[in-house]
Order: sequence, then structure tokens, then C-alpha cells
Amino acid sequence: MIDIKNQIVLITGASSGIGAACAQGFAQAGAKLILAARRFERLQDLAASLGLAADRVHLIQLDVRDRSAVESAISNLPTSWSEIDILINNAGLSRGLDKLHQGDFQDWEEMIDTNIKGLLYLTRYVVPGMVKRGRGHVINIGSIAGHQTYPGGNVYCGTKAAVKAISEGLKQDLLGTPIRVTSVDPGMVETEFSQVRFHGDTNRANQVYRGLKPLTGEDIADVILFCATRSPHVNINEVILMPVDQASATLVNRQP
Ligand code: NDP
Ligand code: 8X3
Repeated sequence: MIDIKNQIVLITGASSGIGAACAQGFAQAGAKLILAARRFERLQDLAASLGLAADRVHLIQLDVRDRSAVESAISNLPTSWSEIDILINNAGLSRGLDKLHQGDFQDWEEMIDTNIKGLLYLTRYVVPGMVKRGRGHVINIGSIAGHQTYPGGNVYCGTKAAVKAISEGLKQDLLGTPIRVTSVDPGMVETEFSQVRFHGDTNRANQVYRGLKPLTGEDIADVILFCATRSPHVNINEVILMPVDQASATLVNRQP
């Protein structure tokens, strides 16, 4: 088992949900955190709520869709923060559940630019340093949506299928190095995900989790922490997890 105390962990999308839960889990394990998201105040509140001293956390306001901003954020990290040990590519979102032939172009661009291109940018700018230092772990947050397509899921499912392929490709390309690559692929997790998917329609978002017990961000962070702390020769390639009340993307057990 690896002790991740004092390891530097970069978490994208740390202002909410799974990313915020990862921040809490990795902080408790003694890691040093680089937290990135667009909502900077949320990051400040999170760092304060975790009681992290200034030398334990570094905050970055970052839109992962902006390639030059990603490059600048990584290349301008203070020296004491520049040797990233673990990259958690978590920033992501779904927009809408429209049929493909009625889909909204802006929703498509946002999902593709964030879930695929943003993840690629972070990976491209962080992994060369890992290779040079001979240590590192990339953990991508995929989804069961990358394994199963459901009605209206079309483009979101396509982005997560891309994450699955990118994780597999990165693992292959890093063969011969000690760098590890993991994809953690959850089913239903109650976060701000559905609020974002339905553009702030709270009633519709709440219906997603009605009558069942979904996963929490903490459940996912727990699995991510497990993957990160295995012995250095162990690579957990892929983890699919869902609530006991879920059997597939479309099959759930709801109490009336
Ligand atoms: P949340 O909406 O709670 O969190 C999403 C996070 O992503 C926020 O911190 C948000 O921060 C960040 N984010 C979104 N767009 C950008 C951007 N352009 N640049 C930087 N950060 C961005 O949802 P979850 O925690 O549920 O989602 C986290 C990941 O988990 C996503 O990749 C999602 O696809 C995946 N997932 C979620 C599941 C679920 O059921 N909830 C199931 C399977 C996978 P900000 O807005 O401040 O930038
Ligand atoms: C989030 C899970 O089933 O809503 O990736 O697509 S699902």
C-alpha cells in the first residue's frame, strides 16, 4: 500500500460533488491538494472548511475548456506545487436529455469541450512531468454512461465512451513507465450533476433520485482513494460502481 501523505494531488472540478469529496478524502489522508474549478469562491470555502493551512492547498480558478489557461496554470505552478503525483480528471458535466436529432448545439459543445478536450488538455500538460520524474497516477472519472447508452444520453454517453477509450489508450502509451492509469466509472451519484443537466430545474433534478438511495460523492472518493493507495506495481484499470438500487443506466429500484 502507498502512503500518499505529502503527495501532490490535482483535482479538477473540486468545487462540488465528487471532486469536493475527493478533496476531503485526500486531505484526511495527508495529501497536498491543488484544487481547480471555475467557481473560485467555492474552492476558498472548501479549503476553509477542511481547515487546510496555506502550504497544504493551492487553489486555481480554471476553465478546463481553455487550453492556454490549462497550459499556463500547469506551467506557472509554484515550484513547491509543480511535481504533481496524482491527477484526478473529474471536471465534467451533462447537459440535457434531448433526442439527438433535436439536440442543442451549445449543450453538445459544452459536454465535448469539458469532458473530452478538458480532460485531454490536463493530461497532456501534466503527464510529461510524471514521466520525467518516474512517478504518477492519472485517475479519470468516467461513467456507466461510457459503457451503456440510454435514451437521450447520446452525446454525454459519447463523451464518457471517449473517456473510456482515452484511459485505455493512455495506459497503453505509458507501458514501460511506472505511471498508473485508472478510470472510475460510477452510476447514479447525488451531486449537482442533475441540476446542471437540467439547467437548474430542481424539481426535475430531484426526480432522478426519487425513491432510491443513490451513491454519494464520498462513496466515489473512497474508491478513488483505494485505487491511489495500492502498491506501486498494482494498476486498477477500471472500476464500475453503482447503487444497490441500480442495475443498469435505465433499470432502477424505486420505492413509490
Ligand atoms: P457536480 O456538478 O457536482 O460537479 C462537477 C464539477 O465539475 C464542478 O466542480 C464544476 O466546477 C466542474 N466543472 C464543470 N465544468 C468545468 C469546466 N469547464 N472547468 C472546470 N471545472 C468544471 O457533478 P459530479 O460531482 O457528479 O461530477 C463530477 C464528474 O463525475 C463528472 O465528470 C461527471 O460526468 C462524473 N459522473 C457523475 C455521476 C453522477 O451521477 N453524479 C455519475 C458518473 C460520472 P465549476 O462549475 O465551479 O467549474
Ligand atoms: C452519470 C450517470 O447514468 O446519469 O454519468 O449518465 S448517468
